[in-house]
Amino acid sequence: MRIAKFSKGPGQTPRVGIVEGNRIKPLGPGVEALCDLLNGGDILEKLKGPFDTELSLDSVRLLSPIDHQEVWGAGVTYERSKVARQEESEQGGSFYDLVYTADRPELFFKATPSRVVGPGEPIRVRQDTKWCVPEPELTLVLSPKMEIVGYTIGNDVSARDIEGVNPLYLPQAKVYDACCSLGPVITLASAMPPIAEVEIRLEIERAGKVAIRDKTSLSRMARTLSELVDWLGRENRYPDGVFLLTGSGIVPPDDFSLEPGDLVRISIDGIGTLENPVIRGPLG
Ligand code: DO4
Ligand code: MG
Repeated sequence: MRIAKFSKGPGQTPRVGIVEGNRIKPLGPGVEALCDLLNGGDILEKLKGPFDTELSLDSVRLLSPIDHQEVWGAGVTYERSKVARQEESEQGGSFYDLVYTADRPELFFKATPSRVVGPGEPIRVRQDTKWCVPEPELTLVLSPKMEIVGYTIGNDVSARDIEGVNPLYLPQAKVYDACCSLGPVITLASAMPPIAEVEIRLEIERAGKVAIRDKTSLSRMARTLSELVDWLGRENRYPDGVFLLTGSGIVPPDDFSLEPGDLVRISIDGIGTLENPVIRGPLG
């Protein structure tokens, strides 16, 4: 089962619905927002309805499937990410090696809901970076009880040069307006293919041509999802649930940086495709 947050048009209150083929069934009273689904009670019961009139997917705009949740990221969970960070680091980056094998994973605060964009909305390159990349990541949707309710696609857009100068600049490399994209839907955990078989694919289109095409598999992740969830839940509560990006196993070549006009397309088996254009400069 796939859940989406959508709007029927400008000025309309966002709703939550179940996606079935090319139709969406809006959930009725009691489940107006994602936090209503995640907070307490049996989510599957809440998804039994009642529903409002079914709509065609073409007639609505899919939004990022978030309302009040924090967004966190896990880092250096794939060997590819570890090697890339060591290469970009001006200090040599031994801490990336250490965190890759340490018990405690790298977990960082990625975004507040206002910094997250949805399908089709622009992600942004910071104006003070020369080296910015998308990071395509399987993203966990966690309930306040830290259960993996579902999965969505996340793009942890990052300025590699800013982090490379000094890892203490990580929050500036990672957290800014339109630094993260989520969507297009949440696939319930019970509807996902076996996680180790899931593939993540990245395509970056520039001037109408595919400039970057790469893929990885969840089987390459060096940590388990439950291990990441366990660490995220230590000493922190998330009353409305939380999103966790689980790290990137795809890193574009070192001479590549996102440019305005690029189109970033991330596909994950069982979820779909998240596409965002790239802009630089102030938000409109
Ligand atoms: O240490 C930097 C962040 C790593 C990251 O975001 C990733 O591995 O995906
Ligand atoms: Mg990342």
